[in-house]
Amino acid sequence: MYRRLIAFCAAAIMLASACTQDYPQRPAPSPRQAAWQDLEYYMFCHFGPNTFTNKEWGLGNEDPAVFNPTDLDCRQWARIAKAAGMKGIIITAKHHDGFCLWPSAQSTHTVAQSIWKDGKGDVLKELSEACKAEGLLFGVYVSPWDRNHPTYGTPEYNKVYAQTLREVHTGYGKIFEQWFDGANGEGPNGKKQTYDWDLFHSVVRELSPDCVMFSDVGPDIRWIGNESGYVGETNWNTINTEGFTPGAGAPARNVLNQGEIDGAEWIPGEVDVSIRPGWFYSPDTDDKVKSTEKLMEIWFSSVGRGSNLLLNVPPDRRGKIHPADSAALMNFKAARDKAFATDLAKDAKIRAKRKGINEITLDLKWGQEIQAGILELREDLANGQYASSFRAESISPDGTATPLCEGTTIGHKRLLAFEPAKTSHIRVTVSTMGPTSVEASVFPPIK
Ligand code: FUL
Repeated sequence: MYRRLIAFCAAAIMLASACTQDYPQRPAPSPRQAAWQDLEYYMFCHFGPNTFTNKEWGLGNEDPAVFNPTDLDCRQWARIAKAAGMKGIIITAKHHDGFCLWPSAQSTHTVAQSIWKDGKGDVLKELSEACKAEGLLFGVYVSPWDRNHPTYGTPEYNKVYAQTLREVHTGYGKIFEQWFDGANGEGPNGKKQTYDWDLFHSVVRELSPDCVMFSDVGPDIRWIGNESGYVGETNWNTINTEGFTPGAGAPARNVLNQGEIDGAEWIPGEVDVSIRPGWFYSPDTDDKVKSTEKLMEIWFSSVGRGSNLLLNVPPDRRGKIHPADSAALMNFKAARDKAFATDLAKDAKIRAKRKGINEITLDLKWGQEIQAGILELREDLANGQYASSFRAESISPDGTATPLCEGTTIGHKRLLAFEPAKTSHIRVTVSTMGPTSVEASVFPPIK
């Protein structure tokens, strides 16, 4: 589909000339997707029976008595998440073992059957209230795969699961993200479930209209194809989902990782990765928490490639975040604050020029030499993603151009670290498929 541009095309930092070229109309974010994309960074908490059993996938027949945090403190999780610069917390309200962290009426494998707080506890209540108190968003992971529920593997289970979602989306205030895991293994009767995704989606849309739904194929946000923190250097916010389903029926991992330039739907990527080797807490991994360098690398390859980062920080057997994880989060925050403290572009004279609708150049000039090491680009995605490649050069007073860095898509944010360069003029040239706008920031090298 083509749209004709007859208005002025505004470049981000200044406006350029009027143009009247044809350009492809591209999918664009819904308001809920646009708001989500600005969050950038939030916490995943895997917590449940596996926390106490050293397992990653519980079998579903664990004694509920194993779930017994000695000192649950969701406010501590929320304080740490906030201090880490995160915008919310998503909790595994129910993982594949089927154990519900709230007293669900749909199951007999819940906190109500545990000895924790004499069966009167409710982790979702405590965490949702803690998030509210700390000004954080609250989200839920509710595994459709259930290795405990007796109806799993029968049509009845879809109704049970829909009702389970209904409980979660009515009892705990606003939910910003619903995480649908595509995993679909056997239940207690050895059968797999045919999930009724339309039913599940309709419950969430009805009860939480602003909530974004995650799965391999959306409908709002997609899995990025790996759990190690890496988005493709090319990352389109669009993919084709026709004929695909979450889980085994999902598009190929490289498609999820890079999106598709001709994707018919706007479904941006989210990067889920754990701060430890596993998703659940284990004392065996207390000394294996990711380093600041590793977390910075992940930041550049997730948020810095236009996706949001969902960093898993698994609470321990007390029901608190372990000191090793909180220290790692604080060091990581300090490293980001330091790296991005001084936007050198703020002191530059910036001229934006547009050549038709297919090229934007941004010239950033300083009165004296600066030392540059990081380029940050941001594309205005309100009308879709149009920028398809870019390059940055240092221009010497005699006009010689020395390459600094280059890339393909920009999206919400693109970060590139390059060989430190002394310069007083940086030119960024962006190729676009339509009248998009791009902003630039420049930071000193990371020391
Ligand atoms: C996967 C699950 O199987 C893992 O246990 C974990 O919850 C991860 C975030 O999603 O599909």
